[in-house]
Amino acid sequence: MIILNIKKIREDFPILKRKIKGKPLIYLDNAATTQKPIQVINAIKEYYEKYNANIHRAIHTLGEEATEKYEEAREKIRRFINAKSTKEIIFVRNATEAINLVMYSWALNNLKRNDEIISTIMEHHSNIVPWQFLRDRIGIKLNFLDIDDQGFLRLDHLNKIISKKTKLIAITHASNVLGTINPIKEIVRIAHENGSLVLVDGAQSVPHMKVDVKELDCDFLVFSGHKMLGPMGIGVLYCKEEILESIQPFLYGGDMIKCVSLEKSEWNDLPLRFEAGTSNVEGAIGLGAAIDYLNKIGLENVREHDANLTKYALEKLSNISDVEIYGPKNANKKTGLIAFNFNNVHPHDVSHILDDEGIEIRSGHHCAMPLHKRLGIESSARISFYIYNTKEEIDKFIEALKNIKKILKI
Ligand code: C6P
Repeated sequence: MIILNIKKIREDFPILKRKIKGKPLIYLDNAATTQKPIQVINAIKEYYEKYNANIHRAIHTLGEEATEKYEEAREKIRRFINAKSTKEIIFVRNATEAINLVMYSWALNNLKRNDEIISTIMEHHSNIVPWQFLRDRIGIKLNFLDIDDQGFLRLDHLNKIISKKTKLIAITHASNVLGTINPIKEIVRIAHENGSLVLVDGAQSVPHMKVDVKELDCDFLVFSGHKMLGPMGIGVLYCKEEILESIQPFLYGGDMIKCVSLEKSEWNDLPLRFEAGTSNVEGAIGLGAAIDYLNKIGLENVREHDANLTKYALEKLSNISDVEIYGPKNANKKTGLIAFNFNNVHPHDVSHILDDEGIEIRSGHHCAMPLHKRLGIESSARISFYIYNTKEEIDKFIEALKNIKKILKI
C-alpha cells in the first residue's frame, strides 16, 4: 500500500487555491469533470507557444512537431488501456461522440430489423439515446437489464434475455449514480458465446481504475479526457482493429482520405480514416500529459485512495439520520462517488446551501433519468472524489450537510 502525498498533489492543481464565497474550495464533483494539474495546463500552453500547426498535412518543422506530439499522445493512450495497436485508438470529442460513432458506423450498417441490443437501467443517457434512435430508424429491439435492491446488475437477467438475435451489449463499466462496478469480463464472455459484441462505457472507470482492453476482451471502449485530468473536447474510442477495418467512416472530409477524384475517394489508413477534419491537437496533447500524471501516481493508488475516501464518507453519511444512500454500501464494489438524498430537501437546495460553504457537489438526475425512475426518485445529490480530495474535506462536507437542517429550520 502506497499512501499518496495528497498535500503535494494538491499543489499541482492551481484551482484548489481558489475561494468560493470567501471559503476554501472543496471540489466534490469529479464524476462530472476533474480539475487539471499544472502539468496538463503547461503542456497545452507549450503547444501554443512553441509548435502550434495543423497536423498530418504540413511538411514544415512546426507541422512535424505537432504531428509527432499528437501521435505520441495516441501511443500513451494505447499503453494506458493496453490496446494492441494505435490503429485501434480513435480521437473523438468525448464518450458521447464515441458511442454515436459506433452507432452510425457499425450498428446502422450491420444491424437489421428485429436484431437486439441489450443495455442496462443504470446507463447514462449517452448510452441509451443513440440506441433508441437506431431502434426507431431500423426497428431493432432494445432490452434493459435491471438492478437488484443493492444497486448491482441483475446478471441472472442477462442469461434469460440474451439470444442469437443479440448483436450488441452496450453497458457502462461503472455507474455515474450508483458507483456500481459491473463484471465486464464475465459479460463479455457471455456475449461472445452468443455471437454478440460488447461496447463498454468507460467514462467513470478509465479515470479511476486499471482498464485493460485485452484482458476485458471488449469490442469497443469509450471514455472522455476531461474526467481524467485532461482537457474538455477530447475523448477516445477504442475499437478492435478487425472491426474498424470492416466498417464505414462516421465523418467524411479532409484527413480521412488517401486520394480524392471527382468520381470517387479512397479512405485513409486506420486510425485517421475516423478522424475527419482538423483534430483537437491541444486536447490530445493535454490528455497525453494527464495520462503521464496518472501513470506517475499509479492507477492502483488512485483506486485505493478513491475507495478509502468512499468508505470514510459512507460511514459518516450512514450516521446521519434521514440520509438515503443509493447504490452499493461497500466501497470496494463501487467507484469513488455517492449519490444520496437528505431529509426530503430538494438536491438542488442541498447543493445550493453547500455552495455557500465553498463545497461543490452535483444535484439533479445526472443524465440518468431512467435509473432515477427505477429508484423511485426524480433527482439526487452526489459527491464524487479524486486524487486531491481529503478526509478533512469530507468532514467539512458532513458538518455543512448537518447544518442544512438548522438553516432550513426542519
Ligand atoms: N457523466 C456526470 O456528472 P461526456 O459528456 O460525453 O464526456 O460523458 C458522458 C457520460 C457517459 N457515460 C457515463 C457513465 C458518464 O458518467 C458520462 C458523463 C457526467 O455524471 C455528466 S452528466
